[in-house]
Amino acid sequence: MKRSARWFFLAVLGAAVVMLTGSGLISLLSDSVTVTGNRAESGTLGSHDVQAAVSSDCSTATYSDGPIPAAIDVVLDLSTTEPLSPVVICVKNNGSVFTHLTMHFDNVLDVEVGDCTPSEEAEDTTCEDGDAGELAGALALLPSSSCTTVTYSAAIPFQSFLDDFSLSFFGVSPGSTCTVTLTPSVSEDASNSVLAAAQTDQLTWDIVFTLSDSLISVP
Ligand SMILES: [Ca+2]
Ligand SMILES: [Ca+2]
Repeated sequence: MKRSARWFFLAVLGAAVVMLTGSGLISLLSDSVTVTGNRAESGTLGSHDVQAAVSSDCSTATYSDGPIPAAIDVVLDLSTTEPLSPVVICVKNNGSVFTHLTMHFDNVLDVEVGDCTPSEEAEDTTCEDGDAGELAGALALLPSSSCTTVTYSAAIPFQSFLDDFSLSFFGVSPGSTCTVTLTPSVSEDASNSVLAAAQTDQLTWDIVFTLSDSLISVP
């Protein structure tokens, strides 16, 4: 092929490529595949259902939606800080989602019952029957739970549970139970005057267990 003829041939070939590109046949240089049938389906938010039982064996306990009778019913010997018998409360996640367990106290009532003793009157200016009691300042509780690896080294003064204080445990899977053990004692932080004022008083409260999506639950 002569030089001029070769240039003419290349020019025609180039024009052919331009025409092919313009017609879309350049797709021959790429490839694709399609994945069909993609879908997303919404379920529900899941149910939250907490149940409890007062039992020493959470695997055989009969659970209830509550309210359930008092777990703690003790008479405190104010002269010693020796722990009393522990109380076991079983909490069950009867719902369908993984949630966090928290505990707080509610309906706290601290009142005088009967007549004050002479040593109580010396420290207590609200000594009439039905007046404000001071036992919350003398009681402490040592918590432990199968749902947390946190170990409490000392009992928590009852008053710490007041003022919207919540104790948070780890999460509980659906169908699982959590053993919460509370050991009452006289608080080692209570002064002699607080102990004297706490005589002949009666402290009652509710223990509220909550399963919620967030770790921290504000009562
Ligand atoms: Ca009082
Ligand atoms: Ca008192």
